[in-house]
Amino acid sequence: MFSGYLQQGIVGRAAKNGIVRVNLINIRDFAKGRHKSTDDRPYGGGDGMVMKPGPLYRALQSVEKNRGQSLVIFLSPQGEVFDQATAWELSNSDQIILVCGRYEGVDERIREHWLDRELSIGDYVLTGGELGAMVVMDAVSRLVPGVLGGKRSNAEDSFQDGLLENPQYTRPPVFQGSEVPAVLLSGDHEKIRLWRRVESLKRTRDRRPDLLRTAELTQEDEIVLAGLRENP
Ligand code: 4HQ
Repeated sequence: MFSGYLQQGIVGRAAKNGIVRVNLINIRDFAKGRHKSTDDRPYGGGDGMVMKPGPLYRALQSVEKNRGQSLVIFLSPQGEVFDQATAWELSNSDQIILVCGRYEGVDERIREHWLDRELSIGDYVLTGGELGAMVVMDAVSRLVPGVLGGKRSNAEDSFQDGLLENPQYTRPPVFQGSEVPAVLLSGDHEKIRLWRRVESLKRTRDRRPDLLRTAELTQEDEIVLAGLRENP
């Protein structure tokens, strides 16, 4: 599941160049017995299967620990919801161990003693933690210095100051009869800056008003928002 992702794109290149290091471990390699099973029936009965503690424990023990701090994260819908602030926080770690569960979950004793943190990528149910792990890898890696190679500024991306991005345009100036806003062609940088900020604020108010409560708003933003309330 990870190989396609790691062979392509920005994080794949960063891994190839050693800016981030990715080590994949297959829990099944640590299973015992003829069937190499990593799951078993839940005590007390019920549907579904639970990941056996043994193989998971041995897999975790096998991880070469980096010097510095190393964080064991379990992907699960029961975790705190992963967001950009968490991505920034994790981008300062020396090592992140992302544990991908299958089946209904892990034996609670592993959760209690070996997992530092539980993260959810959103309120829906996946068939396994792998896609969640790739989401976390992707969002965290792009914040590691050198990964984006200065091609894009982090500061301009959505969520960096807690607001959604303003609309974007590129050539041609007229496409199927629809024009690029004149201000963007005006060359007036101050006017353009203000237009972008107003569009960002409008878009956030319309689509994600919840973000306005935690966004970093300037006095100018507050004035714009007050104006929008009177004259939407
Ligand atoms: N699962 N965010 C159940 C998720 C999930 C999510 C991963 C399904 C763990 C055991 N992971 N397995 N949402 O739904 O991260």
